[in-house]
Amino acid sequence: MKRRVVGILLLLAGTIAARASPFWVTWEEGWPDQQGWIEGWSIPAQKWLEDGLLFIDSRAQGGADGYYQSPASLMPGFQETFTLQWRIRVYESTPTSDPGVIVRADDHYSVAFTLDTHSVHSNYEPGKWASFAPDEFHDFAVQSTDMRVYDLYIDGALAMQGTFFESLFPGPSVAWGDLSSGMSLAAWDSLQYGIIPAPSALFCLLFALCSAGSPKRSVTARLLHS
Ligand SMILES: [Ca+2]
Repeated sequence: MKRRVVGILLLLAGTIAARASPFWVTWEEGWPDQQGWIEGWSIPAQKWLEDGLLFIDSRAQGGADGYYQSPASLMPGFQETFTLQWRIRVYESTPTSDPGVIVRADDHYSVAFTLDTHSVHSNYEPGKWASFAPDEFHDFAVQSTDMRVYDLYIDGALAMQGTFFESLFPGPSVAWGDLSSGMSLAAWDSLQYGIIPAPSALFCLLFALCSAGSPKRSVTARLLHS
């Protein structure tokens, strides 16, 4: 029985892992558009690679921007979580909220976050923001199990919870970079998105299978002793 449970667990774990699709992108191997991202801009901002960092600088000209977009199916399934993680330092942003990320789910629900030197704002939720220490890199992570509500983490700590906005723009897609006509300088260190198993998925499977197995053993024991 124990061997069968282990076998079923491994099979289910393999099934979950097969759906998991985290997509890392760093700049050690070249520009994002060389790694499958689609580049976009209105007036192109200055961009350069330096020491594994991607710098995007739109300070020289108002209206300049530069972003990258990747279409992908983003709706998590049962016991799965959508995650978008990025590491960034914002040196300047005038006015605020120029660098950022946009997530559009399969069914037009969207969430967007923009940053300045010391805070991150949810664009579709006026007045919702969280602060962080300026003048250093920070790790951000957005996670959602249903693409309706999200958790935002800064450096591993829960910093904000909110809801997706029903947008007119079609999804699915993830976009990031210098998103607007403001003027900013930011260094992007890495970015990752994808569908991953929920942290409790395997634990729940193990618990359910073990719980399902226990009564049968008890019934068998009672029959043997009756
Ligand atoms: Ca800009």
